[in-house]
Amino acid sequence: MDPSFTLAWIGIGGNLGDARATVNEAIAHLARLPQSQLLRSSSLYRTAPIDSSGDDYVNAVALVSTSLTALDLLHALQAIELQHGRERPYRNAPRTLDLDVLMYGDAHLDSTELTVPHPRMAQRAFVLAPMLEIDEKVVIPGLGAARDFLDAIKDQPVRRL
Ligand code: A4P
Ligand code: MG
Repeated sequence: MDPSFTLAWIGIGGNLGDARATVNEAIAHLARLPQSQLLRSSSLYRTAPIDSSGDDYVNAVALVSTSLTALDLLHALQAIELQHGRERPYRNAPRTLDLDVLMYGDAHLDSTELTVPHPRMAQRAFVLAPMLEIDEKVVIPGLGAARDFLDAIKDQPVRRL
């Protein structure tokens, strides 16, 4: 692969309005990201809220190859969230659309604006199940094989749609 391109994993979720339609639209948006190619997107999953309230979520994960910097990618994702009417009344509030940078190559970044790998991803079945559907050997930088974390969270309900 072209060394100026980085593989980035993006988490997609929503639990307000027609979340299934929103997640599908978000995947279509990701296919049009500048300087990027959408390589894979997972099935959609219905998932119970974790540390959050409201209806069940619809979650998915996408894998893109991009020459955007990690911060430019985050800003592009935030623009897509806003187009879907994302509001942020409080942390972990129900949301029309949440797009997270889960991993950006093997980068470790830790600023207030962007932390990758996403600090809570290994504890969340709504992230790991769709990631493992795309690549069962995926490795979380600094942590190891994603599949090794599944057993600890097998009680979190996720159902492939
Ligand atoms: N930020 C830092 N690192 C990142 C990153 N890797 N990706 C900053 C995206 N954003 C990152 O995010 C708050 C701030 O985090 C942003 O300003 C950004 O600069 P936000 O999207 O406004 O707020 P949030 O989503 O409430 O916070 P966060 O930290 O994304 O929440 P979590 O921990 O991701 O949890 N249950 C189910 N079943 N499904 C879900 O999708 N999602 C959450 C959100 C909780 N429970 C859930 C789900
Ligand atoms: Mg978020």
